[in-house]
Amino acid sequence: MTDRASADRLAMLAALERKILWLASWTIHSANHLRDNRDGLKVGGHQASSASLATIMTALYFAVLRPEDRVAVKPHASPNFHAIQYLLGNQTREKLETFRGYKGAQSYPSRTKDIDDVDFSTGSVGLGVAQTLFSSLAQDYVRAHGWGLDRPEGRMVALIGDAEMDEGNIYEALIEGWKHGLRNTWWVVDYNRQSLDAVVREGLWERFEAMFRNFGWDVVILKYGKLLEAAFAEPGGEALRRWIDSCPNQLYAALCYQGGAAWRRRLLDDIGDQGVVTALLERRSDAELARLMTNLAGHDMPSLLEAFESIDHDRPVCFIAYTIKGFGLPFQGHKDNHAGLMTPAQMEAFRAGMGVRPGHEWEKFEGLDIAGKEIEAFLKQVPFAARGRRRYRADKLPVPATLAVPMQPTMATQQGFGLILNEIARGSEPFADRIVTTSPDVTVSTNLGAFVNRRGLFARETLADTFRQERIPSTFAWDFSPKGQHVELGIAEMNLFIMLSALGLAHSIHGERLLPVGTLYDPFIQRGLDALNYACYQDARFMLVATPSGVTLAPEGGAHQSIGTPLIGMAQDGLAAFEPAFVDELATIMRFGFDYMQRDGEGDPDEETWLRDETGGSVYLRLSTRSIDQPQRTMDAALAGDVINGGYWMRRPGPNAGVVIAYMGAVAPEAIAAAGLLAETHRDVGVLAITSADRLNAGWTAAERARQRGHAGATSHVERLLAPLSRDCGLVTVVDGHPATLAWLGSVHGHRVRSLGVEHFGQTGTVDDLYRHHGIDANAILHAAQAIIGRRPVRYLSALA
Ligand SMILES: Cc1ncc(C[n+]2csc(CCOP(=O)(O)OP(=O)(O)O)c2C)c(N)n1
Ligand SMILES: [Mg+2]
Repeated sequence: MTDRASADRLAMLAALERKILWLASWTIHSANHLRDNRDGLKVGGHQASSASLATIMTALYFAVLRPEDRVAVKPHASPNFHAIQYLLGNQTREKLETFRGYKGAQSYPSRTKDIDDVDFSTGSVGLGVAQTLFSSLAQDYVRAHGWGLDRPEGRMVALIGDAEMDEGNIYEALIEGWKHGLRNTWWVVDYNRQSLDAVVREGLWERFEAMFRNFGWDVVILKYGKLLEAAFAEPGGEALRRWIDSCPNQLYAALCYQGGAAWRRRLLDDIGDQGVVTALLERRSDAELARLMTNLAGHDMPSLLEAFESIDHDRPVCFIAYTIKGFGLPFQGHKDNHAGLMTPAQMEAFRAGMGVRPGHEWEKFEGLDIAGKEIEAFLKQVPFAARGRRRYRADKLPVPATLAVPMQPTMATQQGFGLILNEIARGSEPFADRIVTTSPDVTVSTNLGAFVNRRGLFARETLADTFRQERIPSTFAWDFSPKGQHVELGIAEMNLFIMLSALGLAHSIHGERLLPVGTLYDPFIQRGLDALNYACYQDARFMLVATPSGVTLAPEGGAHQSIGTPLIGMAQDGLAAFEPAFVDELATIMRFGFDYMQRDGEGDPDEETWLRDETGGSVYLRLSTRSIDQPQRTMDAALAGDVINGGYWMRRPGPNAGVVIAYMGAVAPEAIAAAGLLAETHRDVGVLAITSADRLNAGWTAAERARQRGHAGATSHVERLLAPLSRDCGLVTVVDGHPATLAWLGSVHGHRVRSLGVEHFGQTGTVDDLYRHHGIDANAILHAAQAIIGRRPVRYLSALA
């Protein structure tokens, strides 16, 4: 670039930076104005945080990034992002005017709720950061399999708050990234040395630097801007540099807030020498001195461009960029500035300073000293936006009508899962090639072993299993290759979920459809719950297989029992939860799951179930290690439909049924046994097999809403199932999980309910011991039935444990 071109570019970027600062501030101000009038809420955490990243984001979006790059923006810098997209023509004024309001631009960039081409949602700090790392691994996976090679490789970029670096999941991700030879990942730390509450510890950057280098990253420290560098070269400059380097973060921040006169007083007190240093200071006015002292590299465009543009390798890079929180605003550097807003008077002064006339606040080129036409021309050729919207689509892969499963008379759902995947791996259906399994060190113990034996582990470099080479007998072949279809993770469930989030967005981010299947022990869903929620919020698509589960894992240990996960499955938006009892149900659900994961229709509800099945989503299967007798039956279309919709009559109740037993999952034998015993004294007892409390419940509430909106005939699956029961029939529900999971069934048509389940954990024993202990065995079911039936005694009761 010629000097002239470079100067022109710098002038343009300076104008755009100014515009971003203005538009972001005006967006926040407008939103706050609306809120204040209505309910007095303040807009928190946006203003100062956005200003902190304004220069860096201007440099990246308007000069450095390419269309194939993907970015996770620090959540509370979303006003910058929306402002940038507004300038590029991808965001509307209406959405900015209703920032944080109903259907307005989102407080934190959102893939699903914002219209302006957000790459990765952020909000829960730390998760978007790790998402970029896993997304880069997903990119490597896709390309190593020979897909999408006609598209350029993208860099996955995270803009990170320095306090965000406290989130532990970032370090878990760093380790995993190192193991997989991470590439093409840039993390830019907005080192403003301020968090929400506080000023960060001294010298944190040194720890970051050492750590990143340890994991093979390139580290670039961006501390001084060009003005400061020039001042250091003046006589007395060395003393100034030494003073800055030893200045505590708190004091630096306070002086940034106080401004030029305060800088002068302090510097003269500390290093004034009546000689060269004093002269260096005296050559500058207060305003110039303030400008010099706040010229940190994170606000210095030439330094930023130089740093970003000089990276000539694909190793991961961490940029630690010194910035000032609230830069350019009246509360810059103030420790309380996190939720800081400008007062109307400050805003007025700021507006005037920006050269923006009242009533022209949303005009794109208002107040800039470059002609609108020139700016427009520049925006048109910004590389990042050169190809318009950057999201990809990938075709749906057909899933066979049924999935084969070698049935055995007695088996567990976990075992069935392994066998079904083995059959898929053995076959040659194209969808099988897109399945990618992943697990945090529980591949073998969750029954993924057979699939992995057939399809291999993924690594960019081939690595043979030494045990196999040495001919040592082993059940598992642990060969790594670029064509492998299993990504083995270390024991970190947060990583599992973010990996699923990354693989499950491959169709949109990398243009290639993957069908990710992740396994873990059910209780450890809670370990990674926020990351699971995050993955669903981004609309990533995956199959989560959690096993073993409940107290049914019995001797495996009290610490591994899960109670609340069925409720998580019901409550988690974007995740259809199933808990089949039998393996033929599981095969039906998995077939559905592989299809459901790929759907992206409009949100219209299904007229049969009132579920929004066209939109698709992710799937959670809660499985068990308990071997139980399998029914001898044909899975016909009607039964398969019921299994997918959430339940069917295992034993249809007669017209005089006084009680019905509704069970879900591994406690099926107890429910069936209790029904058999009850049948000796009571007629017409029914057994309701529930495969998805989640889908039954969702359909019911959706149908209710539809009726309220005028669809008088809307009826859900569970309403139809329970319709034949007389008013005084009671329900006994039983599940190896929290009893509330099924307790709502009574409300569907107003039936009395006794809900059995597990409320305490920690006890070990056999399945029988624990079912008795927790009151989910056949005897407890009989007691509950007795309580409902009342007068007519139930036989075979023994005392409860
Ligand atoms: C998981 C999580 N915990 C807490 C918060 C609330 N929160 C939002 S911003 C913030 C502090 C951020 O500090 P930093 O990352 O340094 O960014 P800066 O404020 O300097 O822009 C906190 C605690 C959050 N968004 N996510
Ligand atoms: Mg900070």
